Amino acid sequence: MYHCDRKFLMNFLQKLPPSSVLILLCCIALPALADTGKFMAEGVVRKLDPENRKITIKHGDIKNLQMLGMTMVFRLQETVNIDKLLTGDKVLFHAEKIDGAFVITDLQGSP
Ligand SMILES: [Cu+2]
Repeated sequence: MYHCDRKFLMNFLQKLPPSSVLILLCCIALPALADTGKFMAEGVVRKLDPENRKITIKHGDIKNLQMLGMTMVFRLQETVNIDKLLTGDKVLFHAEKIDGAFVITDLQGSP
């Protein structure tokens, strides 16, 4: 039963040396932290369509989407501001597949 398992786990943790408990916690916490690190893809702006909240980008590999480099249209999430962007600008962006569409959720200029 769940309650018993939990008791067992607490006993188990208490018998371990503190250092190994720390290592154990890191093993649990690190993947969770790594998960929040967003992959930022590189790209060059090819076309801006602010009225339709769309942008065409020639992008490099997008690891989180298992996508190789290509030129394609993305939707822009409401929070993404493209007012200062110009065609030809280099950008770093994070894209996700939302409801079957590729949506940029974060975008920043790249030096
Ligand atoms: Cu693509």
